[in-house]
Amino acid sequence: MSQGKLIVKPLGRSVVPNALASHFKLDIETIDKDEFPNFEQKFPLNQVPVFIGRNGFKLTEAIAIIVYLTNLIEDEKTKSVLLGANAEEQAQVLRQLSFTNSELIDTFAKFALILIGKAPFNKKLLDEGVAAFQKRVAVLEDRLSEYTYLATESVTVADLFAAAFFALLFTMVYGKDYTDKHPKLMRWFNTVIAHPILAPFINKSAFLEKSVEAAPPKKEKPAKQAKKETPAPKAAEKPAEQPAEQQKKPKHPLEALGKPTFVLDDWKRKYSNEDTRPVALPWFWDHYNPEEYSIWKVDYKYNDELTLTFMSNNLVGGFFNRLTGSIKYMFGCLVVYGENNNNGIVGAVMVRGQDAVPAFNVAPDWESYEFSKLDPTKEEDKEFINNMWAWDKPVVVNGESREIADGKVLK
Ligand SMILES: N[C@@H](CCC(=O)N[C@@H](CS)C(=O)NCC(=O)O)C(=O)O
Repeated sequence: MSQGKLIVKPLGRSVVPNALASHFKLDIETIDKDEFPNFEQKFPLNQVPVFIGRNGFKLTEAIAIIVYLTNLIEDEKTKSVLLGANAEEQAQVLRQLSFTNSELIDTFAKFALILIGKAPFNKKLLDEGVAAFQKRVAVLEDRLSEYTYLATESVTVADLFAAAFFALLFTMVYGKDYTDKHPKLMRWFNTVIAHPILAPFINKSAFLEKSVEAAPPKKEKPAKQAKKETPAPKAAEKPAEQPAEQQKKPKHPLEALGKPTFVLDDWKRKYSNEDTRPVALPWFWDHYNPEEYSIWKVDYKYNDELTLTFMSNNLVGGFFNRLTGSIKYMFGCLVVYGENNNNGIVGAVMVRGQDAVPAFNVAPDWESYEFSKLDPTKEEDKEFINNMWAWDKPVVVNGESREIADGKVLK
């Protein structure tokens, strides 16, 4: 008989309980919250993680579960390293677990939801939230300027818990522009996420390149709104640092294909500024040259691992950020269809030339996607491209019609 059941989601406060059970091969059954019958009736706050042991022993609260699971580890030495070896160390571990669970996560939740558009846009609340969060990060950095780890001289569960939280932060809101400014934090973070307990649970390829920028809340038609707000940049409007960088960089392989007659920036502007169905798409098909550009159906390979739709959309955002080096040769949309814990990513992307690889392989995670060439002379394929780019109808996946929850334009 197993020692109990651990009910989790594959992110947030569940990561460390999950990682401990897995790494130490604890005799515990891990169950996704959505697979657990009547979860909310049994746990009215509807929150994970939850541990259900033998003889009616139950735990909620991540900190309690982490400490309990660590105490199930047989090796006493490992246990005392992870939880602290004496009363002072144990108190410091609890202190840092608590700091992450309330000070960091709660402060973060308030402003992050605004940033990702899941809470009403309010500049004052956002600014206050960011400032409050930064104050707390500064407290951690203060500690890390003198010590390698948060609570003791070794990696404890407090480090694992905090690093798992920062991994969420770097997947949801903050990118390289933030991490570059926090070298002490990042030195610690990179060490802790490489720890064998945590490493298998961290997906570095999902970390954002650029931080999410504050934007007014989405209106009725998110796709069109987003398009109108950010007209396609003209070459001259590209960020100032680019020309100098470009001179140093070797030429993109697609440069060798020469100048096409179909001017991508013209199309991007049309798409951004005109109504998609009545104006932009007819313009596109009038001007499209299949010898210069190919169009690909793009499918995410690991839809089964996706959880919340906004996380899937962040994944797309991260992928698009990593495609920046090829953006001159590409245009397309990827959408997230379905709902939380049952969603997928699909889309259509046009690239210069007849091969998808040279355009996509600038992104380290390009192999997480499958590319199948579309043939716009076939009505079915043309319709698929129109639907992906107009993004206004449900998408048919395996014969099933699925609502589009979110999406992003690559332009
Ligand atoms: N105080 C609780 C908070 C738990 C909590 O907020 N869990 C979040 C995930 S980190 C949750 O379950 N949210 C609802 C959901 O994911 O369905 C703890 O420390 O465990």
